[in-house]
Amino acid sequence: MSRLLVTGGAGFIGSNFVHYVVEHTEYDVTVLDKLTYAGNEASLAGLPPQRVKLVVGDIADEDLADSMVAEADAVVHYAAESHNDNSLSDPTPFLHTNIQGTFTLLEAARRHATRFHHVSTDEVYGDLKLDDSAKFTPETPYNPSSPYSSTKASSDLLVRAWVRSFGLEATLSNCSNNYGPRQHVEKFIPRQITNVIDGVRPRLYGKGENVRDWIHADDHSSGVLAVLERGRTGETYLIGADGERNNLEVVRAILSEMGKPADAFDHVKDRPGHDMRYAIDASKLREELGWEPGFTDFEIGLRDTIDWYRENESWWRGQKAEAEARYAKVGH
Ligand code: NAD
Ligand code: TDX
Repeated sequence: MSRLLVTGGAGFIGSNFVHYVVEHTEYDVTVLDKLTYAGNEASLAGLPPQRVKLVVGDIADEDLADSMVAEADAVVHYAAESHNDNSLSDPTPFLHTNIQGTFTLLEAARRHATRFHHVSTDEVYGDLKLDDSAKFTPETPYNPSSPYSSTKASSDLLVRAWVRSFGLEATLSNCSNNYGPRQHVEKFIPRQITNVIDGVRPRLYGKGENVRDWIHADDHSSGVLAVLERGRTGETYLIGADGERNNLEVVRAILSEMGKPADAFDHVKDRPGHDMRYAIDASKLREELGWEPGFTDFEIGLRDTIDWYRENESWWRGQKAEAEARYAKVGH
């Protein structure tokens, strides 16, 4: 294995993976990315051009997908429409990219017998109760809540079927909420950091009791690499770093780190169908593949992330007004 095709590699987690691969492995990378509103060529800036190439295009373009998969030793599939709130306003692109796009790549991988790793989310399992200590495991039944998570669940099921029916050499990983550099400002943590930088109060959906299991994007990358290199065909590995926090705690941590009073935020309208709690049991990844997260202190990772947004305003400034205009339309 020497050349990886990374779909969605100009997005948040995909670009962090490409940076991680360049730093920690010998692989060369071709990124296939449509550069939607969420993709940013600047996220690949500074990488060695002899090792990283960007091709702009749609994963659902059959001819393009076929020719790019033909040249790769393995596909690492990140490309997706990724934001729950957008999927509530217009599910259409979610079906196109997450379902049709994944199908198109799977067919190309089948034709060329190419190793395939599918990147997915813990949201396919639905949500957990606040007063329950249960966590998601690879055996948890699928029960997605939103157009986003139901299209990701659909894509997971396609991958599993291509393994069983066609013998495709594929693995899956389902990860919890990521934070870190280069995340679009529509997402919770960067939205609040950039609001504070702009002198705007952070906005908490509902009471802020909802729990997310935060993991640094670098730890997601090392988990994906472990599964790509050592995972068993057809298996699902859950990636999470025991980072459960409710949204109120996260907003307070951001305010404290940025020198603002603990109550300098507003409660806004809740998200329809808002999942209450996600939590990952990553023991299969830890025990079978020997994976360990590097960021075990959320507050330190959060501080690094705040510093990154402070130092890279030119990266996010162009997205901010449009993202806030979308929120204003739906009362968030
Ligand atoms: P993102 O929205 O930041 O990036 C998605 C990228 O995919 C963008 O660069 C975009 O241009 C590209 N893209 C979209 N449609 C495309 C198409 N049709 N063809 C080619 N490229 C296309 O998303 P992200 O947060 O980096 O998520 C990446 C993957 O990780 C997704 O599959 C997501 O479901 C999964 N995931 C995300 C999280 C999280 O916390 N953000 C957690 C677990 C899993
Ligand atoms: O302004 C906000 N205020 C707020 O309270 C925003 C944008 C969000 N929230 C809440 C909603 C969620 O409970 O914060 C939490 C996190 O929200 P998002 O960043 O939108 O993430 P989430 O919906 O949990 O989904 C994320 O994690 C799983 C990613 O966007 C998905 O791609 C991934 O699959």
